[in-house]
Amino acid sequence: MTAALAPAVLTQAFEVRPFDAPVGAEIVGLDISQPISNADFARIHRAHLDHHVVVFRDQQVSPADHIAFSRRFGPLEIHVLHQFQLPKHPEILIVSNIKENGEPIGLGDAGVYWHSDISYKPQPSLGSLLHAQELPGDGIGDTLFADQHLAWEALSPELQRRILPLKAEHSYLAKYEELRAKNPWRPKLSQAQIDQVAPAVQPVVRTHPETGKKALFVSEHFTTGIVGLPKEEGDALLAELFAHSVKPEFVYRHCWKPHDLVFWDNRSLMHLAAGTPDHLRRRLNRTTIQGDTPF
Ligand SMILES: O=C(O)CCC(=O)C(=O)O
Repeated sequence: MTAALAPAVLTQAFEVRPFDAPVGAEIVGLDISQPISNADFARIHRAHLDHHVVVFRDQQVSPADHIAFSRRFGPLEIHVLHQFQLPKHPEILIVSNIKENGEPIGLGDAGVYWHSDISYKPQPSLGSLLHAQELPGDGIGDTLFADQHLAWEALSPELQRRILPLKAEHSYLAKYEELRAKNPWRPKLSQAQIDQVAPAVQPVVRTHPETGKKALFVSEHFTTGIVGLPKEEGDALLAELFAHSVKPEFVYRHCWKPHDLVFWDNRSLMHLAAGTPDHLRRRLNRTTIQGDTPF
């Protein structure tokens, strides 16, 4: 008797087209809900490392497909705001300004400050995948990505030398109450949630674990201070780095198209939501891949 052969996974004919921007590429002709061959996975992985943000166009796929594809890159985070998990799919965080029966269905002010996802945990995220469900219309609700390798490379050699040995504290709670004052629907955190997000200390400059490239790793959303520097000096340095890190020459602005699935590298980029007026509906599903300890 011969052992049954596993059916071969077919290669999909897709193209990787770099954007005319400092970072980013679109991937056209791939269906992430179909089995992905090892050869295709290797091309996608390479494109992600090279371009830092890749946009899979026209993914008319289910939350289960989104989760399964994300898992190819690593285990998934469960976000601390369990209030905004997709029912039956805790791996998905709903990012949305929509209210139903007066209640928010998702995190409406996600990304109002520049940040890298989960930098407040000892092991921040490798990358995140945001899948468009409902969009407000062209040019509204865009997402901006800033290349932190370019930001590092553009610093003066003196500033590079000064910040290379430094560490900074990151805290999920840094802006939580300020955001809650503006958006009272933001849930009051339970003690169990607060315990899950104890502050973490991270290098100010991190090395990408796969490419070996250095990147700035501080953000206006989560970084609260430089370890070992007097508060005023640390805050002045952070203000300088925040302003530098998001200069237009490092930024790609993503204008969403229906069914886009955007996959970015949190080890290389920061991102920002441009914002959507309350009267327009916007909803996206996010998965977040666990990463490793920055060095
Ligand atoms: O809604 C967006 O455009 C970005 C959301 C965001 O920043 C996040 O999910 O971390």
